[in-house]
Amino acid sequence: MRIPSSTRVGIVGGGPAGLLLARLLRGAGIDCVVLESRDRTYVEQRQRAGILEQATVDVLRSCGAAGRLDQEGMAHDGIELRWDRRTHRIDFPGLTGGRRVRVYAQTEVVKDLIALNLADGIPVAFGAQVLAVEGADTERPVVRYGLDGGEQTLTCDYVVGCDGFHGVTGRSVPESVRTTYERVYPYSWLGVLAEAPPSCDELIYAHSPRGFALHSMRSATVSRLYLQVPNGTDPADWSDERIWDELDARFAVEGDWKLRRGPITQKAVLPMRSSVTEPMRYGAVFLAGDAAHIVPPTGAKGLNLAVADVTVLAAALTERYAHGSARLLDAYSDSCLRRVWRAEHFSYFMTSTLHTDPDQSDFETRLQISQLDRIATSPHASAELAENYVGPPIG
Ligand code: RFL
Ligand code: PHB
Repeated sequence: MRIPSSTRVGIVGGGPAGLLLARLLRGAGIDCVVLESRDRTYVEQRQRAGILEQATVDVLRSCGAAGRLDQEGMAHDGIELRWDRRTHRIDFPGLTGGRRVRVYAQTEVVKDLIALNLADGIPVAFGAQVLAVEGADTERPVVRYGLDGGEQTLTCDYVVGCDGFHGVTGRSVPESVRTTYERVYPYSWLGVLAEAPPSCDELIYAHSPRGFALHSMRSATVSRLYLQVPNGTDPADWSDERIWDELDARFAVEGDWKLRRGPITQKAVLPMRSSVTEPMRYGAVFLAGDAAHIVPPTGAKGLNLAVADVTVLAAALTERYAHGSARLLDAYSDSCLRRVWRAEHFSYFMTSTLHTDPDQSDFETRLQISQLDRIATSPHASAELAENYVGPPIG
């Protein structure tokens, strides 16, 4: 594919944020180019999120990217919380006026968007490693990138950094005008993919004295499971048997509930972090998705926030090109940050309520149990959790 040397919107990063932004801009007739450092197979196989909010599904539908999602995505009307060998179900539609979420893997969202974008002739360059974004405070910022052993440039009206937490676009914003708020957690997740049918129709979030555990799924035959582990854990230290035994111990409830076991096909350790960089815009450079903010995955918000950011940005760029008005572009950072901070709080709340800090006192454990009891007995407390989990409408 020929990559032009200039375009209206240069998109750095071809994860869900960059790929969806390209699709929304194309729908509005705005030219763009996506530069992605990795190859297509790598991007399509990277195991990550699984939960799509209703608003995320609506955006994917609106741009014709929900064909397979509507066929294969699993509607989920609730989650189960477990603690103290007890269980409590949160009923989303009943607590939120009919809203629910869907389980559809990020890998599948990415595959669908790549196929559609390439079929529509949107330039998506794989193996294009962006080295720097220059002239953020000028009218024609330039993206410098390496491709096939050579160095190229892309001149744009606007550059959007969708290049994730370790991306380079954020560095084009001078340190003096950006502030990063951050929290690193004293534990990680060991995430595994198993060829085993889900052990329950819904996700299970378990608090236990041994640490947190999460039961999720990818299909009728594949389970996705997570265990809280110490930072610095080597996945090689966890045999399949050790993983299943630990999951059984953490999910234990009164009665004889057991997980369905099967071969483990992938194992990875994921650090947990909360981070927000403000503002999300500097001159002609915008940041979206993980490039601007990170949440610990306990709230299932990261992918949904990335989708919300680029939906707001696509509407703003559309107004700019259709009517010449920069009003929505000027409002972009503030309007995204309101949603971002709500999701940050919820993700922090879910994480700190369900995990066991290595230095945690018995007093703090009793507070966690009290909070979980409150959710189970108060319709207000469970509605608060349900509303945050299903997420607000975008805009
Ligand atoms: P991504 O997906 O990291 O994509 C960034 C892309 O930019 C590329 N890139 C570059 N390209 C060119 N030049 C450079 N210099 C570049 N530097 C980087 C990268 O190769 C990559 O392709 O960010 P994006 O698009 O903002 O999407 C964010 C989501 O991926 C992330 O928030 C979610 O996966 C978070 N997350 C979850 N979110 C949910 O909404 N629901 C969930 O259930 C959920 N579960 C999870 C998660 C994240 C997890 N991890 C990995 C911590 C579960 C896990 C385990
Ligand atoms: C997942 O299915 O990967 C998943 C689901 C819910 C979370 C995090 C990850 O909170």
